Amino acid sequence: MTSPVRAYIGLGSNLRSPIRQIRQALRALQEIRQTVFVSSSGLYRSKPLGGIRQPDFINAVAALDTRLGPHELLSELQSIECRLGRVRGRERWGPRTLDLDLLLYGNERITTERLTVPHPGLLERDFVLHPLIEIAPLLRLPDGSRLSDRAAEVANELQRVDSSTEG
Ligand code: A4P
Ligand code: MG
Repeated sequence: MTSPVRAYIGLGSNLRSPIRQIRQALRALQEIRQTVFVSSSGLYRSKPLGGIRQPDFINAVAALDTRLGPHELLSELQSIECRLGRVRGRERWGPRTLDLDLLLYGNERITTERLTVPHPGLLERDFVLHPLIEIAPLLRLPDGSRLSDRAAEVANELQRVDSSTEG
C-alpha cells in the first residue's frame, strides 16, 4: 500500500452563515475516504480579495494525511462543496457559500487542466499563509523555501473568530 501524503486544504466562505459553513466543512473533511484528518487552524475573518463589493470571508486551513491521489482528493473536495450547497457558475472572485482549495499535496508540483498545486495564491493571500503557518510552522514548499520566511512579506490583517461565536 502507498504511504499517505500530507495535504493542506484552504477553506473559505462568505455567504449563508459562513462560520457555520466552515465548521460543517471541517467536519466533512474528517469523513473523506482513505484520509485521516490531522489538524485545522482557527477561523479567521478577512476582507474580500478581488475588488468586488461583497461580505467579509471566513477562512481556515486544514491538514490531511491521504492515500488518495491529488485529483481524487480534489474530486472529494468538490463533492463537499456541492453537498454543502455551493452555487456554481457565479463570477470569479464573487461571493460563495463554500470554496475548498487544495493548497499543497506533499512536495508535488502539479499543473493539469483541473489542478494547479501549490495553489497559485498561496504566498500572496494572508488568509491562507498565516493559518497555514499556525498549523505547520516548519513547513517548506516544494522549492525548498520555508513558508515562515515569506510571512513577513504578507501583512496579517486577519481577525481571529472566537471559538464560542455562533455561525
Ligand atoms: N483548480 C485548479 N487548481 C486547484 C486547486 N489547487 N484547488 C480548478 C482547487 N481547485 C483548483 O475553481 C475553479 C477550478 O479551479 C476548479 O474546477 C478546479 O478544477 P472554483 O473553486 O470553482 O472557482 P473559484 O474558486 O471561483 O476560482 P478560484 O480561482 O479558485 O478562486 P479563488 O482563487 O479560490 O478565489 N477573499 C477572501 N478574503 N477569502 C477568500 O477565501 N476567495 C476567493 C476565491 C476570492 N476572494 C477571497 C477568497
Ligand atoms: Mg477555488
